[in-house]
Amino acid sequence: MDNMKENMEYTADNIQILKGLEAVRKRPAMYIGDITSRGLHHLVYEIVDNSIDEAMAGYATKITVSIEKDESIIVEDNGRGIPVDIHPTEKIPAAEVVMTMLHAGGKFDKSSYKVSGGLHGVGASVVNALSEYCSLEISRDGNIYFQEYERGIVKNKIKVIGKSKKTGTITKFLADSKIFSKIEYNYDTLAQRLRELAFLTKNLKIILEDKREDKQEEFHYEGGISEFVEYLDSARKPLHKKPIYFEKVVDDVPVEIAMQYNLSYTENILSYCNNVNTIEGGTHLSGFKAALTRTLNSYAQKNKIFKSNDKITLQGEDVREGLTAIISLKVPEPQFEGQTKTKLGNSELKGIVETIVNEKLFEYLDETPSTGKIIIEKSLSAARARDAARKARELTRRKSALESGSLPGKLADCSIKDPEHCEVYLVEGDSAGGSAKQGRDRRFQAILPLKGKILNVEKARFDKILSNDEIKVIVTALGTGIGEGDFSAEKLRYGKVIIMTDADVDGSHIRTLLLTFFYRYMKELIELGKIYIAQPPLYKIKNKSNEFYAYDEDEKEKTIKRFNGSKNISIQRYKGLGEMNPDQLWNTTMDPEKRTILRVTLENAAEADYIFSTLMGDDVEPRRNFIEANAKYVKNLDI
Ligand code: 0RA
Repeated sequence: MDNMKENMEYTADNIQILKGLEAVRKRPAMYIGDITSRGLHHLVYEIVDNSIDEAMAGYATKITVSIEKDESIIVEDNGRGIPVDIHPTEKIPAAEVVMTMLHAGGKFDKSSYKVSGGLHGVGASVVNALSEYCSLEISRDGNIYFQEYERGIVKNKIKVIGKSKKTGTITKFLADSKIFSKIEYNYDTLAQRLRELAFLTKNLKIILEDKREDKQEEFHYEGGISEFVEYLDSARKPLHKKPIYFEKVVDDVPVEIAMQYNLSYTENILSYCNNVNTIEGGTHLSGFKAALTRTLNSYAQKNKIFKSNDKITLQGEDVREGLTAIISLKVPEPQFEGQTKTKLGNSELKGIVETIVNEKLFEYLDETPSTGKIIIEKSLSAARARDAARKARELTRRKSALESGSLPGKLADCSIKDPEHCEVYLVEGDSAGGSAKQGRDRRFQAILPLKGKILNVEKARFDKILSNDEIKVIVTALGTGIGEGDFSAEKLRYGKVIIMTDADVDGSHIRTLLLTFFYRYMKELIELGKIYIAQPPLYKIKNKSNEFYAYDEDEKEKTIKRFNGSKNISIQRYKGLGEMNPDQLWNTTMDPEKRTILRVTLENAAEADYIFSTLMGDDVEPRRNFIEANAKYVKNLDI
């Protein structure tokens, strides 16, 4: 009788498991966001997150991630090893519960909180369900345990396959080609996220190996988020020697903050909750900003750093100019809100962070008055510039009021006015601009030719940016306005903004300048997926009867091979868009039926800041290093 009951229960569990897996396989996007490359990389993060938890619990010190030749992934940690004893209610080994039951993580992990969490925090069972093969190897209690799965279904009972004095967990998975259309991992994408995780987790070494090309990197930062700040600022000049760092646990919430001022005008505050980059901010960020403004004002008052007749109050934007900061906290029950679920909603956090910053920052400034003075001076100069900018803006407002909101003269606008159905090309140079104007479909395509290089916004303050002619023209054409309180993505006059530059060094520079501008001043347009890069061909290859355009070296080689044997092959390398006549430009680059355009996305905010500051900043040396080391990546920067 007993036996029968057990069997029935086991069957019932099985059905439950199969139902769970079926749900995941039916609607994978619900669990991992999407089934594109992004979702694929997400599988890796899910598995790594479990090992990170084990590191944060104080057990694992090393995690190795390996991309195998066949695009399977192996994640190994030296933690305690997932428990294998029979689960009290599920009646199967705990490790099997973790791998096969949906949302098992939370239920199973009764001890404290699960601190790390991917964008979705769904756990290993989802990865298992979406893998054509998966295996688990656990070293624990002197034994090595092993189990395999196919599309989430167990192939055999957990068995002992050897002995070991060590402990740890090795998960291997091969993503399912029935689910993912392309299974190919991008080394840089994984490296960026693993580097970020290593900065965020003290005492943890993360190794990334790429067996496809014998490449390997180690991420290990004893300095934690302070070193993160220094990394982000490698191309900027610091105003004080070491980042300011403090940490404190309040109401079970550990908070860590690192901050450093630099010579630039850029505000770069990255906030994290449970290792998730809260791009949309939230209560923790509001708390930090409020406390920063308050503390610096009261510190300056108390120490009489403002001149007696200076009736100045530092505003938030003043005290954040040239500030790079990381805020990282761990919350037992985070509420992620907003469009992309990256806005932290827990209301208690504002007060918690505020209290910590008020107390610790004041303490720091009191103990380090030389740095205190430097920071206040920097903020004061920002406040003065803000004042000047306000006056300048009032002037230009009056001027543009004269022009009564008219569009720039050199914009060739389209006839359709509904943003959803039209697009604008930002084109390098007047001659290419001319071809584009003639070649376009004027019903829905607008052309804005840009003259020469636009201003490097990485090196200029807002007032200077506002007075730059090319930038003014872009802002007016787009219709969005610019700056806090003025910019609104909803006012964008076009559904797509397409950057079209020459395929040479100057062209790529102009493209980076434009992207830097959008990233720093209209980030929302990137987040909303409105910014694109046109892809003009690099070559025209002709034989007697055929003409073919090649968009990269690979395509060129293939075409030449195909044409081989035929006489009179000619290869024309397009250096500039101007070398194409209007028809060619339309056919190769602008016709929506045939063209390829790349959407600019922001995968990793920290890396984006690092790239833009290194490419466009003052320090020539790190920039050169970067371009040499990442030539391939820079080429793909805008994908
Ligand atoms: C011991 C207990 C618990 C989890 C782990 C070890 C553990 C899980 C993973 C996942 C990947 N690597 C791991 N290493 C260790 C569960 C917590 C509990 O039951 O108290």
